[in-house]
Amino acid sequence: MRITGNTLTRRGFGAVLAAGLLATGLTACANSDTGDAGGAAGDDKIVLGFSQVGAESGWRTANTTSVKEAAAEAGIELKFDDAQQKQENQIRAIRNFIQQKVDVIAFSPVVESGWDTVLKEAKDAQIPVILTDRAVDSADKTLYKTFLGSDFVKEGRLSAEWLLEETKSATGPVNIVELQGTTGSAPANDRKKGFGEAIAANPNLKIIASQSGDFTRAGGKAVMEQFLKANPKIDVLFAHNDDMGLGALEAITAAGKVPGKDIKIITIDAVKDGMQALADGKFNFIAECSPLLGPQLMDLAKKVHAGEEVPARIETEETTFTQQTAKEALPNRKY
Ligand code: GZL
Repeated sequence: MRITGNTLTRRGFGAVLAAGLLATGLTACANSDTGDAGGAAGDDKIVLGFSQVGAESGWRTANTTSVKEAAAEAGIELKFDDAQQKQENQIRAIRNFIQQKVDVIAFSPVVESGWDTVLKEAKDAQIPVILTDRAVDSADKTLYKTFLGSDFVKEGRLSAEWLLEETKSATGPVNIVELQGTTGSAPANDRKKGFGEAIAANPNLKIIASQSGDFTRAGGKAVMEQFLKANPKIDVLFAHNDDMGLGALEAITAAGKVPGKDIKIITIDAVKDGMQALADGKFNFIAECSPLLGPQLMDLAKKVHAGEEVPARIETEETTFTQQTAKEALPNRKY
């Protein structure tokens, strides 16, 4: 649901309704500024404003589902905004949440920088903020209560460690192309860092091209087409998420090469389509990044709303998959 001027319309309707009811000695209980009657007076439902990055990948879809289902389960009123991968939309949504006096704000910042002003506004309004999934580079750690999500540097490192083992007997250069996530985002910055630092252990491993595919299938396909045209010898693709790897599969196949054999493919996330490609031998390795953050987020929202202390950083439990372990795990995957 985008928070739009319609909210103003509904708010205006709510005011007229309330005035009417007051005139008859009744009161309307609107537990949020959208003018929705909030049920019984004294309704103490926590109202959580959530700004989501967008709907760019299978991971994001699964994350949105997890947040929405967990809010319903927890009895938390969720005001959800899809920013369509634009920082200005997230900043606007956070300002709307502040105006509506929500109890808690949570968001996955599309990029790391540029948040201090709006987070200061939330702090001044005494609305606690939870970072979920992606982090911000604000020096002032009092601008948010906690970070819930993955260690992206570790995901990059684990991806590289598999490749180091896979190529330990290589005698010549191993040419790697890298599909980066959204430029400026924490997962793109940190996965690149973790992978790049780890492959330095083998001087044969070289990243010959690296470009953002913006975490989308279309982006992965378009950039991989360019990589294939410009580089006659590509041995490995490292994609910062499954979706870009899945898009790249189309380009690799169209170029007459066999994915998983001619070009080894390493990705991150482990969403169902990625795990299927891994089980089918088209991918070679996936480092998991869990999108199922909803239940922990709701627990944190209740705690910060109650003024309880919470850890500054809460990392999710994750693993890695090979072609064999993907076949075994697929039947039980939740996303
Ligand atoms: C990682 C998340 C990334 C996923 C992508 O936590 O922010 O964004 O790896 C998603 O699939 O688009």
